[in-house]
Amino acid sequence: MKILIPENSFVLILSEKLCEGESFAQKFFSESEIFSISDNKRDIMDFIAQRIEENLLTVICLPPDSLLLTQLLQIGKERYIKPVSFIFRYKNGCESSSINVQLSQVYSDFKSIKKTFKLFGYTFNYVFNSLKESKRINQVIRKPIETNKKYDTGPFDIIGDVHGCSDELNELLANLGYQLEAIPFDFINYGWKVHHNKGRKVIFLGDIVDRGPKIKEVLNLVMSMVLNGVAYCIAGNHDEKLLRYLKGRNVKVRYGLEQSVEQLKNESKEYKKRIIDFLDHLPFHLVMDDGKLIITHAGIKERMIGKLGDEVKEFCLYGGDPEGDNPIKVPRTRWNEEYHGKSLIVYGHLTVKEPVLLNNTIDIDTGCVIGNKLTALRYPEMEIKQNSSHTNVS
Ligand SMILES: [Mn+2]
Repeated sequence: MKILIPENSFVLILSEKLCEGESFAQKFFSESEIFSISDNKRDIMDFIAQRIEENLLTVICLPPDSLLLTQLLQIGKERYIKPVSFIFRYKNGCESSSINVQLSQVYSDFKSIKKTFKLFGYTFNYVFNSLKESKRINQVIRKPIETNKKYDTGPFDIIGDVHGCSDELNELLANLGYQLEAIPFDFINYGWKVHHNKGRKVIFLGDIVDRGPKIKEVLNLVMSMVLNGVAYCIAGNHDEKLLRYLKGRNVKVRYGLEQSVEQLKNESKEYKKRIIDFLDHLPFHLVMDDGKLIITHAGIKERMIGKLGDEVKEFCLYGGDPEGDNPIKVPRTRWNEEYHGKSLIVYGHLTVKEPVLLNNTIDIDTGCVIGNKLTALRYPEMEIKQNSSHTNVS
């Protein structure tokens, strides 16, 4: 049996006899990734915490000790990562054990371990009741996580909230040196062939839909570029809400969603299915250029970078609490005032007159849809390119 785990997993292996978990770990992970609680150094918790922050796969073998487990789960929780757990619930015994005897004897009850998991809102992932059961696993595959695009070093042209401003987008792309060729429509190219002579790629910061006059046109161009590898796009709160609407969820049609609904109402089922599929696969943030560049729609906390999960998703979409579902309202606390990381964070969502730089973060949503301008940040050059809006729906 093969199992799939995210490449940055926080793996907890609990076994009555530590060697049981250790020998399982050694089969699937490298020595440098495995930490046994017998390495009972004072700073091991700090070390584990640091690895998690760096998104390094970390495997911890420990006895069923609730206190220790609580400490580890807390470290994970504070860093927005859910553990992948392997529970060995049998006592076959094994030859050598590096276990700290005191610890292993303190708790032997897996029931209390289960409770501890539950307190954090987790359940066990893999439970083995015999050696035979654990031997069924013969491969652990590391699944790349969708936020990890560290290998792509650019150069990029990062574009702020488009909101259906198709004319301005096409003009800006042309100004940035992209060749846009209109071709017959199909579900592969969506009517466009886009190319840049110097191999540059666009990154859309989300909120490509709602409010503006040409939402379908923007969707077609962005889908074409993303599906053909000329662009990346992350989800904004408006994209996510349109997705929920198209999926038939109960969504209030307001704050600009009415424009998307109106402009897409006569489209075919098949076309809408393609939009759903596209929006459904948008990541909520991206880690690019060896971790030097972070892309998010509304914001991100340093510890969230590279992590998945609902809390991270909400933060990336809204830059804080969702504030009801009013996407226009300014968040209560500005996350970037507290950001002191080395990576550059590029975001949009909060409309500003000119790009705003603060603590290595830059907001480039310059309100094209309300008559101001559409902004691109060239990376790594850090040059701004803009064009004036012909749209004003405010
Ligand atoms: Mn937004």
